[in-house]
Amino acid sequence: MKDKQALTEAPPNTSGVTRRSFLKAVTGTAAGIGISQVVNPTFIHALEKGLKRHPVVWLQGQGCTGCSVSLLNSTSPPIADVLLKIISLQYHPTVMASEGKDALGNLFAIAKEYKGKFSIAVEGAIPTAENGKYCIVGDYHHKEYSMMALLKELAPQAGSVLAIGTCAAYGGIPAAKGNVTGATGVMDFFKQEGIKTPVVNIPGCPPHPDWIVLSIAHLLEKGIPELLFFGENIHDNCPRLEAYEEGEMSEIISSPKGCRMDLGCKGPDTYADCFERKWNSGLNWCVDNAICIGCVEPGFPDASSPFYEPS
Ligand code: FSX
Ligand code: SF4
Ligand code: SF4
Repeated sequence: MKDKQALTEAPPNTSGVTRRSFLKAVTGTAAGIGISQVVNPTFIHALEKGLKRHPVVWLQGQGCTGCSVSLLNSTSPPIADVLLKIISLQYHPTVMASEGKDALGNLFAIAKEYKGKFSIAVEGAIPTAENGKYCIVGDYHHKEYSMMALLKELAPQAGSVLAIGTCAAYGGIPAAKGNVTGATGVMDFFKQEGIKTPVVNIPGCPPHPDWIVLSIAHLLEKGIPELLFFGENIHDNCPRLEAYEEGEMSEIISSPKGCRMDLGCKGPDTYADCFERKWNSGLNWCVDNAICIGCVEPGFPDASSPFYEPS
């Protein structure tokens, strides 16, 4: 995605979040990855000038809320600082206190006030069958809103849309074989509807909290990011690659050694930086205790199913 977004002119950062703690979180230095590997120096420079608050509304379609839970696991800086001080989270169905027509009224008021300058974070797929009736997200002045109708109304007014998680990016689990709801990812949905608002895909089921936070940071300071975290092949960088090359295969999932290809590992078909960034604040990652199931890939989950059988 090459289009550059006109960024919000927001008040200077008064968050008290230090540049150091923010950089640490967004670059994954806690997990041992250097900033130069994921962002270029002009971006660091932009952060030095001060972070800006940016209105974000978070909409949930067909998902499991795992993407929100993953983001809430951001620890450095604490997620409260990210959501309330770095960005200005104005609407989130899981964490906001308001509900019903007050909540939707607030959402529409924000879209009007910040027209062209706010971002929409979409979590979950958009069901398009039966005119969107499989996912009703609210009622406003006796008008029922489906996720599809809400996005059709709000997306053209937004400056950018973040498709958070594989469901929002590509359809994911709701779009898997057998789906009757017409579950669709944001980019495909926009194509169908002729919506031109730029979209940033942040796949993963769920996405790593750093992927979400750093993408937002990039959006605030540098505009729409190009490929950030999904350029490297898992298998080519796996600590078990040597075992693979020597034909030493794990036979059981609890085996601390050996390549897990025979157990169904989809690392060879998957591109993400999990092997280096790791999960759970750098503690471990899927291949340590199980296998990579290719959760960031456009064909997930059908293309990597059955998970525990070799492809
Ligand atoms: Fe999908 Fe988000 Fe997977 Fe779940 O809601 S990306 S099912 S982890 O959490 O949308
Ligand atoms: Fe490749 Fe998976 Fe084996 Fe690692 S465990 S070397 S990613 S197949
Ligand atoms: Fe997804 Fe594979 Fe990364 Fe695990 S290792 S989070 S399954 S891409």
